[in-house]
Amino acid sequence: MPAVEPTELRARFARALSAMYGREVPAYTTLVDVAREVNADVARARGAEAERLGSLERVTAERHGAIRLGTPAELARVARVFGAMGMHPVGFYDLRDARPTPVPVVSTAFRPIEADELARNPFRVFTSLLAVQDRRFFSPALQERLEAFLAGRELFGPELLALADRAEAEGGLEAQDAGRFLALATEAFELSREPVDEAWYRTLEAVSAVAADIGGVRGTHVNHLTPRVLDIDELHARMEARGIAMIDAIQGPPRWDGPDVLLRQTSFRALAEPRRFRRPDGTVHEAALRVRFGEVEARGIALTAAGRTLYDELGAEVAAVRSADPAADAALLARERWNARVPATERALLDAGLAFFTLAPVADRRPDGQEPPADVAGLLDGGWATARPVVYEDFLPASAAGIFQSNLTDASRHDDAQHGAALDAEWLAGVLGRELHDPLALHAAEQEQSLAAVRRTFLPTAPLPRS
Ligand code: OOG
Ligand code: NI
Repeated sequence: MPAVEPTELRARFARALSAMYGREVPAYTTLVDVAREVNADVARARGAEAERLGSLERVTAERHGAIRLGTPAELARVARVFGAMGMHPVGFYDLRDARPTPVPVVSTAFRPIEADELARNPFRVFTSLLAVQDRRFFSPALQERLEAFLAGRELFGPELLALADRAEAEGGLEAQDAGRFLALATEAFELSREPVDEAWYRTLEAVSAVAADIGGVRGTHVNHLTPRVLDIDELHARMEARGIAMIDAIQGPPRWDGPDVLLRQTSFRALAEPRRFRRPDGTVHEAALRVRFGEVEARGIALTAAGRTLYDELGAEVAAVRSADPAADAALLARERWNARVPATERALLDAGLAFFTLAPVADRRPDGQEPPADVAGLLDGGWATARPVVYEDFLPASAAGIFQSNLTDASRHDDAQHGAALDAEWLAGVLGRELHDPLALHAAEQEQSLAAVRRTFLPTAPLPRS
């Protein structure tokens, strides 16, 4: 085995990016500090219960990043870099359909997919690809110019890719190569100081600030790095108290009477960062860009397909009330509906088939001649097993669009009369040249495996087929 395995590469990469981003965007460091304080306070107040959805150590170290790329070739290359660190593409998010403001990207997230890898270091990166072929945003002429511009840049060079491929094939790298790989990988996401062609940048900005951020510059960069927090409402309040303007809303499920589910996120507004621009006459000047921001998230229990349907239904109901009455308090409306319609305990969510859990055998259960039942509820009722919630490890399309939008102040231009390009999960998998994992299937498999393991424990000689 090479000295530095993918898990270690991932953990070191997450730390290196965090250090770099903290230097680039000092408000990020404030956010991390406040998140750490909130987590420590919650751990003190709630004791062991605070660690029900992950150890304090994991949660405190946990981050996700967001990056934005311009071409399928760039996406395929970044998949190799992440692959070296045990991060695999999971989920397909189409943000072009988001309303009121569509975003001209499709996205996936790279993350570890095994429970023990997630426990060691869950670093994930939300990765968006500009949909240059989508006529609702880009004319044929603009698509052509974008493609020509993007073809002329190299985000991930041959040395980085060769090291990445070797790490993936051999299960890691020797110490010196690991250091080189991490230095190159981190540098690939550093904000470039190279002057930006102002006329080109502004042309794209008129279509969408995201298009300009991706296709208007010769490098790529971290858009945000997001710490995880155990009480996001408390964090929101503390950041405001420090004078940092947060977006009004928390995306995702409301605060309600039941346990945390799925994902709740909020962000602070993009900060003005000085960037250098080159005018058509060749002179360089400095101007402020607002594209990079800070985001924070709270993770909860993963919902099943039925749970997701209910989540979407409740969201649509709240949106409908809001469109009829824009003054309505969305958070309050959502809370009332959730409290009325969603079972408010872990066990009730499990019984209703709305959320995922893993089971562990009760080691000292006394034999009573019974056979363990096949279903989760039966195993729990019979004292065979205890249940732990499965943490939601992915993203939510409406929230992701909301996070993008919350930081797009300029109106973007799009033409709904045009046909959108047919970009779907299958297309993305082809671009990646890798399996694109399905978030629900991964969580379901985790539950199934734990169920089978419990049954095996009690039937050691005759393992039953998976139910
Ligand atoms: C990505 C926005 C989505 C999230 O956490 O949902 C996102 C971006 O702004 O590039 O990061
Ligand atoms: Ni994010």
